[in-house]
Amino acid sequence: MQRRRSLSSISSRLTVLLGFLAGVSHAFADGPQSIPSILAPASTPAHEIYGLSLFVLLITGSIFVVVGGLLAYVIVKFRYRESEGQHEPAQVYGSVQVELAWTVIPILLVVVLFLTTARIIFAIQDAPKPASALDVTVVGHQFWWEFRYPALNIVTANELHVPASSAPTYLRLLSADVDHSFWVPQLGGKTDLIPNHPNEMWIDPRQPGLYLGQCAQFCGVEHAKMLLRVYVDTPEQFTAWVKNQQQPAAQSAPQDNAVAAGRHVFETQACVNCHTVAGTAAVGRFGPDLTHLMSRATIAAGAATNTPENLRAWIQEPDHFKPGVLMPAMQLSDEQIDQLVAYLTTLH
Ligand code: HEC
Ligand SMILES: [Cu+2]
Repeated sequence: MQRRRSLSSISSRLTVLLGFLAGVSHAFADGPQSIPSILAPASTPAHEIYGLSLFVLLITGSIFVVVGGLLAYVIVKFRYRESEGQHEPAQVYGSVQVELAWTVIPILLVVVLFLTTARIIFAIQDAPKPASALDVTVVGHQFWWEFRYPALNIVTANELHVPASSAPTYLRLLSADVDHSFWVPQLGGKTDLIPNHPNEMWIDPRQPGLYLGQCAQFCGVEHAKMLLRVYVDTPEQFTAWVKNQQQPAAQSAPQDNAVAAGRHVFETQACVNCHTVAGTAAVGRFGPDLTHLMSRATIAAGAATNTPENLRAWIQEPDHFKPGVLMPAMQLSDEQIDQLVAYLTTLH
């Protein structure tokens, strides 16, 4: 009885696992969306790293098969047999050939692995930067990403937009506080954002879509909720996005009372010390730029979708989505929060 129950629970777990695997492979089949997989590279550096990882897997896999195979063969072939009695097998001490072989072959393999890895690292790092490259400065903050496009005069947060084209995007990686690491597995390797030590990396995705990533260096309590979204836009989408981001913040019609009241709350509370809304008195730099807040699909570095309900819950109690977040709960009245949300949702 006991046994039957455990068997059925195992089989139900297997079903769940198989369902999960089917979901995973289905998500791969869908293209770039949904799963940040190193197995579906979509940009030159990611392709090169993927090729290298297959090569390393081939070599180490062959070693595993040869060593495991020999071991299995020996265990079976020379197992204890009743008929052969108790005598010890022949003892062999020191064989120059065998010892040379198992010293030299691993050394050669390590040299080959080292050289191929070094070649890929340098090929990626030393790739000449074309004049048409797009420059983006990425600043890691506890626990969100700031993206600045110096040539385009754009500042945004958490959702990076790049054009799908032959021109690569060069990311200059900085940090405002502690170490972070920029990692979008389908687009490139991990590169750390280190205070006072700018790093650089580049990506050149050709297929439009959404690519997900994650801060890959523990940076504090909310590190796990420091997600990254990279939108690879068609050239037309990108131009439209740039045009919208370059506008100053939307101005509401003066007769819209709730919005005007919300703006007043925003500008008279500490919000302005930490947030920028271009074209207003709010010029804080500690938190994300809110000028085009509503052009983003998520808030709080992917911790919640960007809906009026979530904005409300966020302002009321940021810890609700991200315990330990560096935005304080401001103890505002329900009415003030409603007004703030009315204002924020005009910022397209
Ligand atoms: C002490 C600085 C500080 C103050 C004051 C502050 N915020 Fe924030 N705010 C932050 C930080 C930091 C984040 C990013 C949190 C994260 O994602 O980890 C943030 C995130 C946000 C976001 C989400 C933005 C996005 O794109 O993810 C909104 C909306 C927001 N704040 C609105 C407000 C409003 C409204 C007020 C005033 C009532 C306010 N904040 C006051 C620091 C602050
Ligand atoms: Cu981080």
